[in-house]
Amino acid sequence: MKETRTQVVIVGAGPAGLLLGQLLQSAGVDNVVLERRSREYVEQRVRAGVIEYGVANLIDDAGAGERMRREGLVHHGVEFRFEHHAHRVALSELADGRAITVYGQQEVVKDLIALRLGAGAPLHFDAEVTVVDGLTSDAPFVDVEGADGTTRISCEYVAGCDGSFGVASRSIPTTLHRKYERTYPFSWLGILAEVPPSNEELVYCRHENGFALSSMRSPTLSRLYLGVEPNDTLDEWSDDRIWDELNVRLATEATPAINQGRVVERSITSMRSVVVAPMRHGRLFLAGDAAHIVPPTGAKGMNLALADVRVLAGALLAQLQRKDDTLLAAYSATCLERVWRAEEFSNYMTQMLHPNGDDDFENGVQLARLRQAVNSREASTVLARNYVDLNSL
Ligand code: RFL
Ligand code: PHB
Repeated sequence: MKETRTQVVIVGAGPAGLLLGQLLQSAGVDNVVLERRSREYVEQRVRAGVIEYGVANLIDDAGAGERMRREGLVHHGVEFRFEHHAHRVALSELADGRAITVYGQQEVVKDLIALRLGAGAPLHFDAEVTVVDGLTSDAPFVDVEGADGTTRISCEYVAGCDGSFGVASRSIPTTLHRKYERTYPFSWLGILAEVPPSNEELVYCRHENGFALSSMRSPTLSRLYLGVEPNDTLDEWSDDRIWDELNVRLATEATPAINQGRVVERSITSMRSVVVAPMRHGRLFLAGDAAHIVPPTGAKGMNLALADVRVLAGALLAQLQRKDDTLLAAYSATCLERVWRAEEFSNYMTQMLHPNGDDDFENGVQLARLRQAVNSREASTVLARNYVDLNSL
């Protein structure tokens, strides 16, 4: 087996791993990013689209924001539709002028990959980490399987940025961490379609038939979602059925029909909330989806992942450059406070917007929450602040 060494091994080249690599690299800390998938795969994976105000600034500060600022769509409001009427929440007005940026996660990933490869920093695709060990000693290591066999990389710290069900969190003995979990009784069917968005701002919709969301990626590319049954498969949802259902759910008197176009991507995602605590085991630190999952209704997953990395990068630099481990010691508690707030917000958004077929008491409560969210300035303000910049509050 070949052997090498670095200061920090980063498992996973999603937004979390790539941003951590960039922040450490630019501060002069050696690190290696290992990704089990190909470059093409991670650059094409369609996922998140909403970037919080403070997280967009973080991407900028890391030197990766140039294209995001040029091509990203800045939104100052968001719409809620229920009972066939539209209600706008003026995000920026309610959140001290701050706004969200609509820019695809895979574009953030492409920008970070280009930056890293341009700087000649080590980033290996098709390189799967199979073992993470030695975490409670001062000589941790990972084993990675690549095209040229197995390599053992020794390091000072391991960052587990390998997403849900990853090898990093699985290498923590189950008695030493706790997993808090909730599974929701519905999934999201998402499509990407070559058609101008039907609305200037995002639309979150609660209809008797279920949830719908109208989002976008550019002036010519729409991103739309439907809440579906948890066991539904893509075979059951032809393009015609998807468009018909989107039209039924999103219709209001003022906007009776949405723009339709060629569907270029479709997927179904289950909805879960997960928190793994603590987010540390010895010299292993978990960040992003490796430590927590939120249902996508609050648009928080990628934002949380990048906010973890901001804390982790600062803490690793303090330790590696100044031998100060206070921030590393506080890493898990610092992140978990924010993570639970995001879990609460995502849970609130999810439960308010997904009708429950049989339970009319629950449905009444959901509509009361929605009316309060759009009609009470206090409630709209809390929603706007959480939506626009939860991770910096
Ligand atoms: P990722 O992006 O999953 O990256 C983890 C990477 O680790 C690799 N990996 C390994 N590599 C080497 N060795 C191993 N053993 C490995 N095991 C795994 C994987 O291949 C992968 O490349 O995690 P990260 O970086 O923590 O980023 C998290 C985000 O991807 C996620 O939270 C968001 O996409 C969630 N999300 C949203 N977040 C937002 O902030 N705003 C949104 O609007 C939003 N919308 C969404 C979403 C997620 C969705 N889906 C599909 C789950 C909408 C949807 C539909
Ligand atoms: C998206 O554009 O993909 C998107 C937007 C808002 C969400 C989730 C996903 O809450």
